[in-house]
Amino acid sequence: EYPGRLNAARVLLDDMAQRAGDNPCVYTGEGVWTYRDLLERANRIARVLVEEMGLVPGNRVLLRAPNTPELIAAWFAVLKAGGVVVATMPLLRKAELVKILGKAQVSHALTDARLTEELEAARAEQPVLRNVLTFGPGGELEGMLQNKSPEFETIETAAEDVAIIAFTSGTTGNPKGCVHFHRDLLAVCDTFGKHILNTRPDEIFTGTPPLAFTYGLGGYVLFPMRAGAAVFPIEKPSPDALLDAIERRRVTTIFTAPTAYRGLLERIGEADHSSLRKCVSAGESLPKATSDAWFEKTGIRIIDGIGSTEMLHIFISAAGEEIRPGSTGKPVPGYEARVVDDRMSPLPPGEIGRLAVRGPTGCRYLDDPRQAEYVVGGWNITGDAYLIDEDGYFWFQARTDDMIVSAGYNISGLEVESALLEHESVAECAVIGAPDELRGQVVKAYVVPRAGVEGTPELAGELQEFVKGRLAPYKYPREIEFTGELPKTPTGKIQRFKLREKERT
Ligand code: 3SK
Repeated sequence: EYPGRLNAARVLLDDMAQRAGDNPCVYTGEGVWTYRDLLERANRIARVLVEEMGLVPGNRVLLRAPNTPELIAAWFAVLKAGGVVVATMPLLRKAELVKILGKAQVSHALTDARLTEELEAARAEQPVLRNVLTFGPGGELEGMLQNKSPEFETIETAAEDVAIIAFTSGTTGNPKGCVHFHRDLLAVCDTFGKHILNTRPDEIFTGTPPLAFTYGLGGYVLFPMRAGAAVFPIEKPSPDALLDAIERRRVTTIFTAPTAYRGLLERIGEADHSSLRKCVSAGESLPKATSDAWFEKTGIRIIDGIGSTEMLHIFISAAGEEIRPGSTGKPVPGYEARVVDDRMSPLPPGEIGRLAVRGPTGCRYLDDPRQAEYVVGGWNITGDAYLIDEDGYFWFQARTDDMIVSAGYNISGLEVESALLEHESVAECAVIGAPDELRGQVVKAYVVPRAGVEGTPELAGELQEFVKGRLAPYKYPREIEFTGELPKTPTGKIQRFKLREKERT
C-alpha cells in the first residue's frame, strides 16, 4: 500500500538524505558522495532540465551513459522534475535508438558526451527529440550546474504516474517499452529487496549489468537507496573490474550474471573477498555447478533469481538456508507463480509448462499488441518453461520463445539476421543461440553466401564487424557457419529449431 501522491525519488533520495544525509551513497573513482551530495547534484540537474531545457512533467527523457555516478544523479533528477526516465544501453546504435525515440516519444535526452554520435544520427531521423544535453567528461552540463541552486522541490506525482519506460528487445527485434509507475519502483524494494536481500545501511552494492537493464537499476539504485546503503558503479564492467571492486572498494553485494561468476572462479579464491556478503545472479539460469563452485571458493551461496523487464525485477528467488542450488527458488513474498499448460491450467509437480506470475508489478507494454500475449487472464507469461517440485521449488527448463540469452543479455536473433542481410555477400541467414560454457549461449549465425561468394574466415570477420557497426556490439554473432542452404518447411519458413538441435548434438 502506497499513498496516492508518491514520487519514488522523494522516498529514495530526499527522505533518505533527510534521515541519513552524511551516509556514503555513491562511491566515485576518487571519493564518495553522501546522500546529501547526491541530492544536491540531482537537484541542480533537475533545475537545468526545467529551467534550461523546458522539461514539463510527463516528458520522456532518454538517458545514455555507462554506469557512472553522474548517470545515477541524472536518473534521480528526471524523476524529481516529474519526467519519465527512458534509460538506454550505452552501446545502442542509431537504428536501435530511432525505434526507441519514436516509440516512447522521447523529447529530451541527457547523454554522456562520449556517446553523442549515434544519438545525433538518430535524432536526424526522429525529430521528436527536441533537446539534447551532454554530460560526463567534456560535457555541457557540468558548467551549467555551477550557478544552479542545490535546492529543488520534487514534483508531486501520483503513485500511478509513469516513472520509467524500460526497453527490452522482442524476439523480432522490434523493441518493447515496459511502463512502470512510481509505486512499482518501491514495490520491488519491498518484495525482493526486503524479503530476499534484506539490505543493511552498511552495504556497498556493485555489479555488471547496465543501469538501463532493470536488473542493474535494482542493484545500483532501488535496493541500496531504499535501505540507506551505498553503491559503487563500475563504468567498464569486466571480471577484472569486479574483482578490483571486491578487493579495493570492499563491496559487500554484487549483482551480475552466471557468466561473470564463472569468469571469476579461477581468481576469487586467491583474492581478498572478505568484504563480500551477498552475490546475486539473474539474466540467465544459474547452473548448480556454477553455484557449487562459487560456494566452494567463497563460502557464499549465490542468490539466484528470475525477473523480467516486464515485471521490473526478480519475482522468484531464495536466500540463505532456503537456497537449493540449481533451482531458481520460490515466489518472492508478494508474488504468486505457477506452471501452466497451453490453456492456462496449473500443472502438477514435476510437469513442465509455461511460467505464469502475478504480483504488485506487471507487464504494461507501451502501445503494443504483444501485451495480449504476455498478460493472459491477469497472469504474466514470461516466455520461460519451468517445473515445480514437490517442495514448491521452481526449476528452469528452457526459454519458450526464440530469444537468445548470452551472458545475461537478451538478444533477438531476428534483429541480428536483419543486420546480416544488409551485407551484400549474404543471401540468407538464420541466427540462433548456441550452447556455450562461459556465456550460457553465444549468438551463432548460419549464413548462405550469395552466388559466387566464398564463405571464408575473412568474410566471417567482415560480417562480424558489419553487425557491430549496426547493432550494439554485444549482439554480434561470435560464431558464423557458412552453409549451402538452411533447413526450411515446405512453405519456405526457416526451421531454426533444427539448427538449435544440431548445436545440442
Ligand atoms: O533476466 C532477469 O532475470 C531479470 C532480472 C531482473 C530484472 C530484469 C530481468 C530481465
